[in-house]
Amino acid sequence: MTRVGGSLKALIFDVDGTLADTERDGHRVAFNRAFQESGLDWHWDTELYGRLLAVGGGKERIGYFCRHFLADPAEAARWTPEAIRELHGLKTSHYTALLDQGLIPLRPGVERLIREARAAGVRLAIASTTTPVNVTTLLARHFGEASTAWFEVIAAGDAVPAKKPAPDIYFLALERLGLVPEDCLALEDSQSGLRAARGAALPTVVTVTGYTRWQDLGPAEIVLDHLGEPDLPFQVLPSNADYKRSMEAADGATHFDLALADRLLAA
Ligand code: XBP
Ligand code: MG
Repeated sequence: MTRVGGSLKALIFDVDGTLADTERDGHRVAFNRAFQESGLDWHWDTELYGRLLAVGGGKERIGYFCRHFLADPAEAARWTPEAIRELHGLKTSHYTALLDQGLIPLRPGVERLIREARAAGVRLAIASTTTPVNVTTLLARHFGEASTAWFEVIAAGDAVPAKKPAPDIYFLALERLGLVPEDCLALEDSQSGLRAARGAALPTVVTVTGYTRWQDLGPAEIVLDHLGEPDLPFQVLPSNADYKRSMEAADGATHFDLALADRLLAA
């Protein structure tokens, strides 16, 4: 069914922090389990992990940790790109195991918005820094194996040389969709992701997490605590430059839907 009204042709979803709140209790736990299994005395607590999240990409994050947090330069030097790749592979197997156990729920409103978009003929894509298998495993766990085909493009991980906040992954998604940014809307959770999406000129909605709630999210179309449900109203946060315009577009809505997306793009 072709949707009537609105210029919106596609939603481009970030994954970590947006589809699901994956970092603190998912990725961070998987990193620590991989360190333990490898006999390393490294432990990333929630505070340190919050700081390391400034580095996009798990392999890059491990490399950054080795360069900046290991006291012994000889130990740091042992962590070659190949050694890091191997350790990160272990982390990914721990992370997908957590997903398979159903321990990482979708955030409020995510399933509702995806199903609404599909019913209205709005195309779907993914643009994420995370490893592709993490994306397909999360989607399959929550929507079934066939759901990965709902997303025409799954641009993720090492598909691009430069990770977020670089815009490369969003340029790739737009290129594969064959759309211009003005006809799309990106959904993100962090300043890094917002910078990436805006770097590709994409209007962007941000749903913050515990790690990103206090970040500067100036260029966002609207900043929300989550996408909301009819019986679980969202809160519009005064975290973007156009907060007044965001509030006017929200117009007392309780949840983010295609009508609100259209109002934001039209305003
Ligand atoms: C967030 C990231 C990823 C994850 C870890 O991705 O920066 O690196 O933290 O996943 P998103 P990997 O763009 O979805 O917010 O270890 O697979 O990189
Ligand atoms: Mg994210």
